[in-house]
Amino acid sequence: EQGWPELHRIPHPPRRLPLLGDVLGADRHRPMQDSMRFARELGPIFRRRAFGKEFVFVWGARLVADLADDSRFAKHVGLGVANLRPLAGDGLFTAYNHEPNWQLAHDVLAPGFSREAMEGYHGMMLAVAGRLTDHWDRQLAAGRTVDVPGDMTRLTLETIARTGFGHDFDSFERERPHPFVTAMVGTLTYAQRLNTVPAPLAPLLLRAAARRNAADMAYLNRTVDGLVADRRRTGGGEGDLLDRMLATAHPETGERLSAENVRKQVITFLVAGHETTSGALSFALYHLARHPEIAARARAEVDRVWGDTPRPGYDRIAKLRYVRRVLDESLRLWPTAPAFAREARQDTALAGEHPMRRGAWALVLTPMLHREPEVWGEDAERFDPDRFAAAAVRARPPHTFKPFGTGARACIGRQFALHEATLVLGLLLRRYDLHIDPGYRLTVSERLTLMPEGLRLRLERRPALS
Ligand code: MNH
Repeated sequence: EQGWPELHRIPHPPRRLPLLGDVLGADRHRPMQDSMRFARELGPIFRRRAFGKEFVFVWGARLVADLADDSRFAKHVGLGVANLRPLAGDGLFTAYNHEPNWQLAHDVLAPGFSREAMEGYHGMMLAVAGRLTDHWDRQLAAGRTVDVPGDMTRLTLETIARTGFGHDFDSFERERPHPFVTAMVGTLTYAQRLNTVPAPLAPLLLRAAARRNAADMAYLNRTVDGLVADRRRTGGGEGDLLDRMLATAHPETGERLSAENVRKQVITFLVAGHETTSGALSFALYHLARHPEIAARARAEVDRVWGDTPRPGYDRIAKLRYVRRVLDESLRLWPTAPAFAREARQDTALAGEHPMRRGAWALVLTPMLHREPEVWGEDAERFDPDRFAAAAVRARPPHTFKPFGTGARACIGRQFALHEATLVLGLLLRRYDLHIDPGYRLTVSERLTLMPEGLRLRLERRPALS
């Protein structure tokens, strides 16, 4: 029963195999979309068995709202997140709730995401966005389409590296992704794959992949160690994230992050700080290209709010209310970190119905919560940014939109990501008309995070504003 005394009452797929449980017939490479299929068949709470263990999935709005109660539930480090522990250890994202380094790092790094800090990053974000538009201008001049996920990853990696660590990966000067990105994608893919084999057999079944993963992790560690060594030698990041990690003592205890923990935090921020934002931007551009009338409305807003100022100031970004809705609506349909896990902090009953013992946990399937018909209507699959108009948001129950997770362990980089993505969408809409190949069918690839696969757009330069 694994902490769920009445597990038998939770629906499961009809065909279950002795060892493999419910995994057979599943798409190993798209576990989240596979679970979405089960969700549609089985309802708001269901379970899947794999290798003799039961996993409970939840997406009904009432159940998720209950799991968001921080007095009874907390983050659970499991599945994909737990599989990243060898890489990210007790870094912010992968730390267990009880590990002292979580609170320490949270307190030391939170000021790095304050409004003042964000204002400081704004100019650097603009500069990186300028490198993207230079690159796109060159592609356009050469008569080429643009590789959306590839270029959004270049953009977001450079942004977090520059603002957080004073570092430059030269992503726009490279034909191929930076080896950091290749290694990161390798480790994320490997962490996802570990969920598809019984743990004791992983070393055997995934031998070649495990060896590659070890090499990827070694590369990521080397990169980060080099970056930290540079900073220790040269000093002076003017209060960026790395300075905070190296130099800031806890305001009350005076404690600092250890060298080993700094390494984990740098990796965590370089990965968490770009991969999901890249996906969010890529999906938003997909929807904008698919819905020219929505793009036109967003573009009109940018023209109105920004005029022809070449460098919109910090305050101009949050004024793009409709562009922000486009982003929210993209994150509704394809939340690029598509699940988070919650565990019971005490014996309790989920929504008063499903008894859970302390430590029992469930995975929240965000893409399905975001399609819950009782909340989003029967047309939940339709892309409609007006769902995020202020009145519509007020009319919805709380905890029904959770792309950044929930509670004390929710995303620390939320404002950072939203500022960066809104800024970039504004700049791109103002500069280009976006055209999609009408034959393109959206396929979503998974490596713990989601990405629109193979998305390319044809650009057309808009006349410069007078
Ligand atoms: Mn982010 C946690 C989604 C951008 C750094 N992030 C989370 C969680 C989700 C999430 C969901 C909670 C996971 C869980 O409960 O297990 N994050 C996103 C999305 C975007 C994003 C969808 C972009 C869009 N995240 C960013 C950016 C940064 C960042 C940008 C850094 C600059 N996120 C984090 C960190 C955590 C986190 C660090 C862990 C926070 C904690 O546990 O204290």
